[in-house]
Amino acid sequence: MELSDSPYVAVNMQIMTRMGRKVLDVLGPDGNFVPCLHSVGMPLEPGQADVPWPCNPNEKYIVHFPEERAIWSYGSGYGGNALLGKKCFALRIASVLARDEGWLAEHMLILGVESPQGEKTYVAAAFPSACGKTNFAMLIPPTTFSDEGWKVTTVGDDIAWIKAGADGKIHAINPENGFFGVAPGTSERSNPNAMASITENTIFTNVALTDDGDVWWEGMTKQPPAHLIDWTGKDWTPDCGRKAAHANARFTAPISQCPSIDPAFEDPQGVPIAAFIFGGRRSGVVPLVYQAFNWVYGVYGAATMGSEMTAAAAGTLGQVRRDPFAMLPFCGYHMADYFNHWLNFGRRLPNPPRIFNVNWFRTDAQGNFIWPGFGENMRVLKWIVERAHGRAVSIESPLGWMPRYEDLDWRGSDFTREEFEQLMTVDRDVWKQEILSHDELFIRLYDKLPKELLYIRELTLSGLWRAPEHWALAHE
Ligand code: TSX
Ligand code: MN
Repeated sequence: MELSDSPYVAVNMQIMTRMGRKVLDVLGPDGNFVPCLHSVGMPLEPGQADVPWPCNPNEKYIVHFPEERAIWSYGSGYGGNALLGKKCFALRIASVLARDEGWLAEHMLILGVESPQGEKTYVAAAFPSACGKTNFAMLIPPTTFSDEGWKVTTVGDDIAWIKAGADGKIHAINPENGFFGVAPGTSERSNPNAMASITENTIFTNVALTDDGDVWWEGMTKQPPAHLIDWTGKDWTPDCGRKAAHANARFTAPISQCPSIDPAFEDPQGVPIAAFIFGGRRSGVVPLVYQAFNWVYGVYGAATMGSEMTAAAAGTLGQVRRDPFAMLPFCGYHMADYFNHWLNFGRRLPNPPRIFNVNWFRTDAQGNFIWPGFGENMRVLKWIVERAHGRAVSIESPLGWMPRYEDLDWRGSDFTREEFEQLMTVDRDVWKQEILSHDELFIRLYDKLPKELLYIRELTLSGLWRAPEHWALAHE
C-alpha cells in the first residue's frame, strides 16, 4: 500500500502494479501488507527558485525497515525512490522475506522459449544496468528460427519472485504489471517489441517533445528531428550540444501491450525455470557463453559478475565494477548471507536449474564488438535451452561447459569459426588476474563469506594452472 502526495506516482503505479478494488477484496479486513509512505518533500525555503521543485537535493531519505516491513521515502520523485512497489518493496523488502521464508526475490527478467515441437522452456536472467535486459526479455529470433517455429515470449523484464514447488521444480512470477524501461537506445532496431508496447496508455518521463506532439530520445531514430523541446522544456536543435532526452528517461507501459507477452504472465503458479543466465558487459576476458559445472560454480560466477563502466565522465572507462547477481543496490541484507541463501536454496532442489554465464560485449583489437548481439543471441539461447534439457553437446573448459562452433545453430548467419573462437578463448594469465580481482569483493565480505566460494576459486585456479596459455575450442 503506497500513500503518496505525487499524482505522477499514482498514475505510474496504476500501470506498474496489479492494483485497485480486486486487491482490497483479496486483502479483506485484516490482510497483510507493507505500508509505504512517499512524499516529494518541500524546497528548503518557499519560493527558492534555484531548487528544482519538487525535490530538494539536500534532503532525501529512502528508508527501508526490514524488521517492521515498512518503507518511507522523502524528497525524491525519481522512479525507484518514488514507485515504492518496485525496487524498495519487490526487491529490498522482498529479499528479506525471501531469506526468512526460503524463496528468492531477484533482479531478473523471465522469458519463455518455444521450440517448433511446442516444447516450452523458461529461463530467468540477471544483468547489471546498461546490458540490455529489457531487449533480451523481448528478443525477436532471426527469421531462420521464427520461420521454423521458434518463439520467444516475455514474462517480465526486471523482477522475479521464485519459489520451489512441491514438485521439486522452481516456479517464477513477475510481481510487476508494467515496464519501467530506459528510453534512450530503444528503437525499432534494438527492440521492436518495446516500441510496439509504448504506442498507447504510456507515460513518458524526461523525454523530448517533437513539433507534432510526439516523443523522441537519443537512439530512437538515426536522424534526429530538426527541432525539439528538450526534457527540461528548452528549444533543442541537433547542433546545440545538449542531449534532448535525459540519459535515464523512461517509458511506463502495461506488460499486456507487449506483442511477445507470454500467455502465463499472470499465472499465480508462475512458470517453471529451467536455467539461470548471468551476464555483464566485458570487453575482454569473459567468453560468449559457458555453463557452470554445478550449482555452487554457478553461484560463484553470479557472485563475481562484473560490468565495465561505459561513462567516460567518471574517468573510469573500462574499469570492472562487481555487481553480484545484479543485486548490489537491491539486496535488503548482507551480501554474503545472500550468497549463502542461494547455496542453501540449490541444496534443497533435487534437480536444480542449470546456471550459465554470457557476455555479448567482447571486442576485437580495434575495439569493435565481435558478437552481433540482439536477435542473434537466440543462437546462444537455443544452446542454453538444449543444455538445460540435457541434450546439446559441449566440452569441458577451465571455466565450465562450452559449446564448440558446431554445437550452435548458425543457419542464416555468416559468423565464422575464427570469429567464434576469438569470442570463446580463455586466456590463462588474464583469467588468473581476473580470479585475483575477485578477492577485492571477497575481502569486503570476509567474515561472512561462504567457504564454498573460496574453494571454487581454488578449483578454478587449479584448472587454469594446467590449461594451455590460450585455451581455445580449436584445441579439441
Ligand atoms: O541490448 C543489447 N543486447 C541484448 C539484446 C537482446 N545491447 C544494447 C546494450 C545497451 C542497453 C547490445 N549491444 C547487445 C545485445 O546483445 N550487443 C551490443 C553490442 C553491439 C552494438 C551494435 C552492434 C553490434 C553489437 N552492431 C551494429 O550496431 C551494427
Ligand atoms: Mn532493474
